[in-house]
Amino acid sequence: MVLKAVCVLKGTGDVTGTVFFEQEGDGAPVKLSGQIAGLAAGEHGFHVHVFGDNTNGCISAGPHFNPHKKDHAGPNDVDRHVGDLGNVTAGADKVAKIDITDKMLSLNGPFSIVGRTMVIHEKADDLGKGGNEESLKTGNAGSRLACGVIGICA
Ligand SMILES: [Cu+2]
Ligand SMILES: [Zn+2]
Repeated sequence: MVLKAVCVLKGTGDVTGTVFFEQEGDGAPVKLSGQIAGLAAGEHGFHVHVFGDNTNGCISAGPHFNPHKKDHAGPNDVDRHVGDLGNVTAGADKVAKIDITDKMLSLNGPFSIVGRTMVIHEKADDLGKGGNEESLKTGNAGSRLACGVIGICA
């Protein structure tokens, strides 16, 4: 059974994006594709945050999705927040292409990301290696430029 989800990202500025999620079955890696436009060239932190709540903008999404109570880290680290996807990189055209395969995300089961929020940040995520307390929580990725709730799609 192939599971599919989609997330449309919007914010208060001109950053917009669409991210598609696909999982081939239980326990299979999740593939993310799509793009985010309107970004300054360079790296931007990209995470799943815990709540699917955008009532007060992206801030209502709460912290990174972290059901296993780990420190913030990078997507290739064993110990990380489930929501830690590291960075996406925008080119001179202000567009970041999303092409990520992640083994920790899931579209079903008790730790499903469906109904939670994707956030794209102002700054690069230091992947927990910034040497300060905030690095182990948020990666010092700065403000939330745009976000959207992950929903089931056809
Ligand atoms: Cu984030
Ligand atoms: Zn994190």
